[in-house]
Amino acid sequence: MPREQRTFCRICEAHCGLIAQVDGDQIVRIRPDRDHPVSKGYTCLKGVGAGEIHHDPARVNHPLKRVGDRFEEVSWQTAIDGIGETLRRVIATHGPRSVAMYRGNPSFFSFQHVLYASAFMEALGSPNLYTSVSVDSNPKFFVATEMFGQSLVQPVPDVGHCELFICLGSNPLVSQMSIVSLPNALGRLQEVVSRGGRVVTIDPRRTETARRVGEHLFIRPGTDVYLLLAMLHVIADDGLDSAPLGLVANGVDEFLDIAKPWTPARVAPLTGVRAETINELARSFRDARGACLYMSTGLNMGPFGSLCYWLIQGLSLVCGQLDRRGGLLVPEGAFDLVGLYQQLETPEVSQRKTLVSEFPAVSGAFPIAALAEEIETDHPERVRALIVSSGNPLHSVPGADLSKAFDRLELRVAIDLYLSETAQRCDWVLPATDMLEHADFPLGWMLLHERPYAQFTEAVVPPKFERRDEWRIFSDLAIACGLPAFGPTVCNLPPRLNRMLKWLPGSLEFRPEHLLALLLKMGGKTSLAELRAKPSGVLLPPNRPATFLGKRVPTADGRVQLVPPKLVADLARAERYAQRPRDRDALQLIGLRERKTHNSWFHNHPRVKQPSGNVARMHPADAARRGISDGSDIEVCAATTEPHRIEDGPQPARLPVKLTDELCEGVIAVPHGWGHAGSGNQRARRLGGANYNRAIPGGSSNAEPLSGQAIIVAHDVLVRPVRASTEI
Ligand SMILES: Nc1nc2c(c(=O)[nH]1)N[C@H]1C(S)=C(S)[C@@H](COP(=O)(O)OP(=O)(O)OC[C@H]3O[C@@H](n4cnc5c(=O)[nH]c(N)nc54)[C@H](O)[C@@H]3O)O[C@H]1N2
Ligand SMILES: Nc1nc2c(c(=O)[nH]1)N[C@H]1C(S)=C(S)[C@@H](COP(=O)(O)OP(=O)(O)OC[C@H]3O[C@@H](n4cnc5c(=O)[nH]c(N)nc54)[C@H](O)[C@@H]3O)O[C@H]1N2
Ligand code: SF4
Ligand SMILES: [Mo]
Repeated sequence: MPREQRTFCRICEAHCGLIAQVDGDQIVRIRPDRDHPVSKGYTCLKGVGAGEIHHDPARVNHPLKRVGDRFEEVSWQTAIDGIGETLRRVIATHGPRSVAMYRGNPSFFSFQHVLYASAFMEALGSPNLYTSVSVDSNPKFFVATEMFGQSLVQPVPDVGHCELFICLGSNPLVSQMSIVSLPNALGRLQEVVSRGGRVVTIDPRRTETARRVGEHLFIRPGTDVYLLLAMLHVIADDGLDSAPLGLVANGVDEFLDIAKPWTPARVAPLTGVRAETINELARSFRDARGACLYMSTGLNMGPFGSLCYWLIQGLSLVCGQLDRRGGLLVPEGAFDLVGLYQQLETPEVSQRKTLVSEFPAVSGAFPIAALAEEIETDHPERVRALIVSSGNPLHSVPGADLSKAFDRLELRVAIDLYLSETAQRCDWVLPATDMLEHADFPLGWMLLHERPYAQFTEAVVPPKFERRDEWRIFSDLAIACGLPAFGPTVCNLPPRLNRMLKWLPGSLEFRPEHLLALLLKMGGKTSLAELRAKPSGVLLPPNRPATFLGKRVPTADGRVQLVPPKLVADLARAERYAQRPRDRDALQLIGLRERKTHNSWFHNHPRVKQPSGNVARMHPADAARRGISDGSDIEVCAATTEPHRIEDGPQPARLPVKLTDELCEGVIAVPHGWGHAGSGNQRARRLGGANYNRAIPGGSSNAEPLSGQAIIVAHDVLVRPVRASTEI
């Protein structure tokens, strides 16, 4: 008899409610949960297709050990003992810092994964944690620390009440946005317009979102920083009563002064946005009764992610749109995660730096752009062992240097669902459970809810084959490394308790759910028992205006820091960039996400069929100048002026092109995540396509200097037609 179970999707930030129909341990069907208090029946194809990932015969189902150039199935005991032995040897000889971990995007959607992976690294005593946030949104966490005193303080747009929503570098219809949890993002933006408000998309591409809602303005890639400076110029020039702001923020007058050189007239030719439009936009933003300035990866991944995010928060504050109904609000969460995190982020943790380029840790993690040089350096504590958990850095990180450095490692472990490009080159591959196989609670995301709620899901089905939860894998690895305790974090208790409980009869153990129950009890807003009784989730009190400024800002003096010195100093780089010489033949490269796929891994999904792989988009005028016709093949390569050896440098990406005026002239857009020649999954390999991360430069010299975010968009590239071999 089939049964039904409510659960939620953990592929993107929307966390849509789902109902799984299950027969025995088979997922029969997954459909949207209309009773979910926030997603209300919204889902996309990926969420309802999660059953096919669960049953996919291409999954990794047993621990694998590399033997020569192939993998052999081994028992869990063999794998844990083998990895533990090498880890112990590396640590004994070279110290704990020589062990590094990269935690990729899916880990952030599983609270047990995040907590236990961090606890494992703390227990080892290694600061060498890298995450996908540094190819995604590091500037937001860096700036939050500088301005608000804590990386987790992320003001969220109050879309439900705003009059004006300005969207920079995001495509909500396709992506559901980032660093905000807002299911059915397009529908919610359409409501803004239906109630008489305005939505303005600013993007070098007329996106799927821009075609469906509001107004659209083209902007040249990498130049949003000038647009934001010019908006600040207009606000400052019009005059503003800064006295009340002085009660809640430091440096108001200095902040208003920074944009003096950036008049709309000067910025217009840089950005491609007309001066009158900039004037109008700035004043509409200031005067609206509730306006949101929102930026996402199009800016995070550009050359000035941190400056842009600083300007967005600063503009919102001086225009009275921060901590205001319809503006940006700071969620409180089901319990005080910010306070808890602050206790963990001791001075020792926040002062950690990488060895070579001395990048600081942002939100407890180093930038992945620096990992290759941390492996290649001659420093005695260089990285020698790497654990990659739910990440595919050899595919998702720009440049070729990490791929080269990978060969120098003495131990490479992947914890994954598939034989990704990265897993395929590891010594050990450990099979993880998928989202239908473990219990969950959207822990970090509760600070990003536009409409706060809480939901807990049990595992929908037991793990198939020998797949294991990450929390269990890290607990077992800790024990195999002979660690006396599991680190000075909130996870200190569980494995120690588990080891004690092993001596007791029965299957008693302290699981991640027990920890969650304690945390929810501490918050007092809901309990695990209530969430178990209401599996579609429960609403929590809405985000409240006038509760943050002067009240909850976790800086030393309780005020927002409007002119952090590092950010002010970086303005000089923006000045230089505006005057940089450019190759006149170059186009600027931007990314593109597609509805049916997700980063580099959803190409494994049996329903993704696109035999020609990814297709670039170019403006017809740019194509004509290069002799490129619609549907033909092109070659894209960085127009780098830096000398590089051919094997380390950018390699051209070859792919077909579609000509369209949805792009502004001078720009080429290429979908990311494609090109799986190095994958161990036959289906993904056959899909074709090109990974443009190989065509752009990488490494620490290509990271945004403040946050260490890898620069992925706005690179200058040369594009030329690929002639059929008979024509050459
Ligand atoms: N050129 C270019 N590069 C980009 C981007 C871009 O726009 N353009 N986007 C960047 C962004 S925003 C991000 S977030 C990164 C993502 O970069 P990564 O996080 O490094 O890579 P993903 O492609 O998300 O791969 C995730 C891996 O985790 C596995 N996986 C999925 N679910 C689970 C699970 O539950 N447990 C375990 N253990 N494994 C799991 C998948 O099989 C896959 O191998 O890529 C970045 N790279
Ligand atoms: N279907 C699907 N959904 C996803 C993902 C996926 O791969 N597929 N990935 C998920 C992940 S990991 C993330 S982080 C989020 C990201 O969510 P978003 O940040 O919304 O990501 P994108 O859809 O890539 O939108 C980025 C936009 O920035 C524009 N852009 C590029 N350069 C510039 C610039 O210099 N200035 C301006 N103003 N715009 C620019 C691009 O044209 C693009 O429209 O999406 C998540 N959701
Ligand atoms: S939008 Fe799609 S992928 Fe994202 S949470 Fe909802 S169902 Fe999952
Ligand atoms: Mo991302």
